[in-house]
Amino acid sequence: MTPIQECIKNKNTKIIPIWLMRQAGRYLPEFREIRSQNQDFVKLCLDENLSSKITLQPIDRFKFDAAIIFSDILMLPYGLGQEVKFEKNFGPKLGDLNLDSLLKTNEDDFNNKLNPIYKLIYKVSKDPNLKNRDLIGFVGAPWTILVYMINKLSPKKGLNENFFKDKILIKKLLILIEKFLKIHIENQVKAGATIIQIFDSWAGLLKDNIEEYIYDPTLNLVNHTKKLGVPVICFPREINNYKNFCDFVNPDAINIDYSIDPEKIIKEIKIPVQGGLDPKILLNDKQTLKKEVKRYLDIFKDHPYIFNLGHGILPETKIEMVEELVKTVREF
Ligand code: 1CP
Repeated sequence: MTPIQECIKNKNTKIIPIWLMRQAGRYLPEFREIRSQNQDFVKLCLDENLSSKITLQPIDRFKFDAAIIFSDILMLPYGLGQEVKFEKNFGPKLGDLNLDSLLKTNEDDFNNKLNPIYKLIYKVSKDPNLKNRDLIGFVGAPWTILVYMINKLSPKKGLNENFFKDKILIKKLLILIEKFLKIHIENQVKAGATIIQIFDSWAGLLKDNIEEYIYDPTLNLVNHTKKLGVPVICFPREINNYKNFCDFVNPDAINIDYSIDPEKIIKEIKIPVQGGLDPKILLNDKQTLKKEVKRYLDIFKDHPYIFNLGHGILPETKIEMVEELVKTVREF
């Protein structure tokens, strides 16, 4: 069994596996090199030769316990026919949302559009470097996908004030998104993904209707993934109550964000925990990094724990700091 499966399925606390969110990305010079020659991000995600190469870059360098596929949560709206562009130094920009045409999305068209992602997964899963490692496929949670589809820009750029008002639109879209996320998850597992992570990056935006917009749709995806026989990890970033979320959704493991007190969480949550470390610590000196990493390792020494961050690694992170982090975790 791989170290992560050992942690999740057997609740083994003797080993602490490690991988990092956004490990295949801009802090890596070898990624920036490929990216500089490929301006169109969506096209890059759909080039299975390049995307499989990028997926394996952090494994070559740091020997993490899992590779996460190089793709994006916004490939789902792309598959549904909404335009998706990533602008340099700006972030994602989605095209107008036309509910009628989205509702007509045909499953075969969707599968064909995203087929390069499944080819990438198949290719990487056969790579000798993946021996005794997991291959993590992922999706955005229905709520987070909905936020991008309606807002068309990152909520960091502001949220349209009418956003929460059109409850009928929200409901219809959530059902559609959930249906295609299930297909996307199933295709990833069939292609060779051994774990699925569900990113709900904007869970913290929602104050009301949490059960209807977050718990219920996420639970449906979690149950769907469990039936496919692979573990599912949830990351409901900045949700107001991780314990309630876990009680309701019951994923195989929960990724905490860096605002969460790790000592409090192990008293509240029984399932394996992943992550937590503030990615900004990696911009500090090695001494501070080591101290903070050891604090997490000490707290989780009797609780099944997968080392990771409380959000994605920052682009300005130095390689030597990641090396120091991996070394500290491996030597513990
Ligand atoms: O190693 C990896 O994790 C690579 C695969 C990966 C994943 C899991 C990428 C590549 N994106 C994601 C998930 C993702 N994408 C999330 C969930 C996790 C999180 O909260 O960070 C979200 C919200 C997105 C949407 C997205 N993609 C944004 C917008 C974020 C925001 O501010 O609203 C942006 C800028 C991207 C582009 C992107 N995706 C991935 C990379 C490496 C990049 C940067 C591309 C570049 O400019 O070179």
